[in-house]
Amino acid sequence: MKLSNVPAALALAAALILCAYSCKPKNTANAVSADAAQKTYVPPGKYDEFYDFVSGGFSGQMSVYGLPSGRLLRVIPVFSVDPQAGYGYSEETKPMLNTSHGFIPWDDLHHIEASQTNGEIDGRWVFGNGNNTPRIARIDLSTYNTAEILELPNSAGNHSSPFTTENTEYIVAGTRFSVPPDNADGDVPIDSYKKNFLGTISFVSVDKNSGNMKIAFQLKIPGINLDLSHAGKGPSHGWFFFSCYNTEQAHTLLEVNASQRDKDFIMAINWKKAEEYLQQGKGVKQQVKYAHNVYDEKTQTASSTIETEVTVLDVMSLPGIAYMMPCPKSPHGCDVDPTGEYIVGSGKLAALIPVFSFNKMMDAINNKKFDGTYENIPVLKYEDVLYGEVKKPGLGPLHTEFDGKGNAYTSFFISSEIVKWNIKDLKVLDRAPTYYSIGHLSIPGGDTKKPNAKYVIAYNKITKDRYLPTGPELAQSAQLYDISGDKMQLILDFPTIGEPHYAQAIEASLIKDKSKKFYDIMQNENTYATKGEPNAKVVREGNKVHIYMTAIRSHLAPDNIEGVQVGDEVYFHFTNQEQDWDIPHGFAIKAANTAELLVMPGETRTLKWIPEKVGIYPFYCTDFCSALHQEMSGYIRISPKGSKVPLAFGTGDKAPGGKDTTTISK
Ligand code: K7E
Ligand code: CUA
Repeated sequence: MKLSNVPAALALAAALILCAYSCKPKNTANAVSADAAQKTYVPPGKYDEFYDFVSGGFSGQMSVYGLPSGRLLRVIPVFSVDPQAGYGYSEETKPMLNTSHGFIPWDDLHHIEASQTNGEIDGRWVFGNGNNTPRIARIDLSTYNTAEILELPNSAGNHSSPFTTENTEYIVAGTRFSVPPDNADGDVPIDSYKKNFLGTISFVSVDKNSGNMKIAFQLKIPGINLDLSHAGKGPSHGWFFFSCYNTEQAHTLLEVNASQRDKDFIMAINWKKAEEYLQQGKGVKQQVKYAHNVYDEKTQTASSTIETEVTVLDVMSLPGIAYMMPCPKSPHGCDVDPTGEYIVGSGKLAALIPVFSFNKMMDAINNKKFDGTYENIPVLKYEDVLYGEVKKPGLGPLHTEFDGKGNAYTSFFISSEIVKWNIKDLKVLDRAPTYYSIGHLSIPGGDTKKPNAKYVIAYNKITKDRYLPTGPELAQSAQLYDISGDKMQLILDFPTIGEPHYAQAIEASLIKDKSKKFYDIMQNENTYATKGEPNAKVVREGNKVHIYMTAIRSHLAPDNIEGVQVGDEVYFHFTNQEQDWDIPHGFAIKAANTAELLVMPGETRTLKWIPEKVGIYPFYCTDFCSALHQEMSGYIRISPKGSKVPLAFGTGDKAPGGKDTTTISK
């Protein structure tokens, strides 16, 4: 890099930081329109119109809100252990968080994508990305369980992920960080970046019926940073578009060193062409290791398999897969409009929004009008692929969503606003302040062929002075705007869990009726299920003690257990016998160094415990399930190692020592 650029770039960065705090919109209090309460009021007992699936960012989870009320309905554990549900703590769910690096109890979930059929949300699944230790999760929208987690090899910083093609043929994931591939010697100097570091795009196929994910192939790309992506649709179906930054290939002080070039790129990937090469056997099989974790609904148990091979296609040596469209200044969002013709790149440091034309791109490619190459990939001319620019839209454009009526809505981080503009004439139509520093925004179906343009939701990074203070940390927030008219109208403000990035709002009518109410206990194929209280038992196998426990309002069986010793491996296999909606039972035992179990009706969950001290340990149900919930408890007696106390267990008359002889004095 040229040294003279350093002060200039640093000054720009400083100006942006200053602006983030000083360019706040004024008149916060006046911004809410008078009829807001009416528009967001969902009377007690009434349902919301939309489910909003919101990424939790550094919480690693996904939360579900109702819209327009903003009511929090659920937090779905995805990449992080969750003590509330026992996710990642129970023996059944631990394998979900296994990776080729072992058990990893946390990740950073940024983007949520809904499965699509014919370019429309079909309500089957939502997907989320693990940014840190690259993984993709699939969540089942009938159980709200994380059904599958697939690790991605040759990857670091799984950020431009998980975006879907229009029939969920593939969930696609690009790397934010380039690194040496997994099968190369990674012990190289960091300053050998240009020589040794590569990026990867994974095409993960999704089985139409089961939803099961599989890495179909990976593309080897130059060592740059992919930020975001979206699939083509309609005429551009078969293509995928990625925003690229750090095309400078810097490896230190990226703030400056990756902001040198006037233009970075939108990388256009012809994945149909990649499929052809794959069929012709042009893929190279590479030995790698990655975990594939699947939750089996029948056994209610997750398994983790370490896979060992991927097929890699090199876009730098296989012509026709990749093309570069110059895009100003470190683009972040990369969004495709509902018609599939317009591709919007949002340069974080750019003062305009370029809109690219798919048709013009195809013409340039077909006429081989290239402006040299970047790492052997043809570069197109900006003017040749540009449809036009939105001039002076705001500061710091990040993401764009569409209303399906010819308009686009772009979030501006620095100027804290949403700007509505027309796709055809590129004129700004409206702007609405956000409080503050909006990142993503979403319109229900806003990245599909068929948006439902009732609302746009802003996901804000900073909420300083918006809520009662809660120490140094304040909740991030979402803001709901009515966009049914010409002007955006702020109607609601609600705090979120973790840091929200992308979200998907889905019409409730699409999914609510298939929401599962309980699990049929007769279909429960968990190895340790206990069907019916008479089958409750305790079995010793060497130093392992299996407790087959049943729960039904309002007792546990067995609730008295003796003959267990210090150092035994004790497994509480807890089966909830209820067959009714919304009656979970919980399980916790004193001194267990894990979380509780929360067990749904008809389900089995296992808590492992190795008692370390002699004594009597109470256990109890943690979920207030009935008037006699506090009675739903029991005791286990832990004797010294080698003790002669016989194994005995039971409830009531069958308790060790027989009937409870307590009498009431009259
Ligand atoms: Cu938050 Cu999509 Cu990770 Cu933009 S990214 S804000
Ligand atoms: Cu079961 Cu409380």
